[in-house]
Amino acid sequence: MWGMIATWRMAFEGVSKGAEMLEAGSNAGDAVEAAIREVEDFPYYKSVGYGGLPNEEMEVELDAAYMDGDTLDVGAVAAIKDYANPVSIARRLSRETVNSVLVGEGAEKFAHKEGFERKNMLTDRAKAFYRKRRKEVAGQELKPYSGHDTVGMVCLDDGGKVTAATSTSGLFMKKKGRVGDSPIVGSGFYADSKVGGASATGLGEDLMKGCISYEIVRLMKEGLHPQEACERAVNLLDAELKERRGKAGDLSLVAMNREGQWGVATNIEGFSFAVALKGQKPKVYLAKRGEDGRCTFEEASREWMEDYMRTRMAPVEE
Ligand code: SD4
Repeated sequence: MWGMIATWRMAFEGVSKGAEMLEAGSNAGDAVEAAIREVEDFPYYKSVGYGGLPNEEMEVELDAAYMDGDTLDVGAVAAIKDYANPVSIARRLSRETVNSVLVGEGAEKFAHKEGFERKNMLTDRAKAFYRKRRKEVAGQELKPYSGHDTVGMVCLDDGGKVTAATSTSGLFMKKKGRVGDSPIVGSGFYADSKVGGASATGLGEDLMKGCISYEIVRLMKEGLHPQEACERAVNLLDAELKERRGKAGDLSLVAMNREGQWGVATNIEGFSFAVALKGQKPKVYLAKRGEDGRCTFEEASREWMEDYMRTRMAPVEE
């Protein structure tokens, strides 16, 4: 059995590519890396890799991570600038026994020494979004804007290996040096080939408060189906945050176990995700949480898929 699940519609092309690789016998490490690179390279996805939205100082600082569920190796980079594929740097770092999580300049030095491709990741389109945003908030304090998305994936190969990986430009207009959940093991991602994996998107500052990806894998280890595990962990964190802090940020999770069963949970409207399984075509689904806290989903219609691409590629009106 092989399978892949990933956050957001934007992962679809990557998941499709990963699925082809898995079908052809690739391992879950190569497939998840290739799948995330596909998302990083596409300039119209404004929250991951090339074309990602910048921080307050108009710099694109990227976070990414990789975890190998066989060895529990983790590698991550945070606030890295000017490199094309942060996920590949993270995967390379996962093979180090120490110094496997690097930030900023240290991460860039490592990437340079290892010969990773340098690239100015700030596109004209991202600059236009930045200028527009500055105008909208002229005279007010710049606040991070959370309306954009991290790609987080879990991958299972035919040999039973589970991996997880993430990549993001984090919150638009974030402070320089801000690090979200995506490169933090247990929060943005977790993989254990004996159990399964999970990955998150949403407000990093809140996702981290629940170590939510680890929590989901832990619940799966106790025997819960990935759907039950996701719902239980997300609903509990959402409730705890509301009780203690009056509100909860966006929390959306995907998970897959070592049998290829999968689950999702979210506390927002409009969470989309992509799934590929052996013997089935890759699909995009839209999820929502019902009054009872259960998460339901349906396959995205063709109109929805077309509209998504149209809006992603529409000119930026400044
Ligand atoms: C972060 N979790 O940096 C990321 C952002 C994200 O949907 O996923 N937005 O906090």
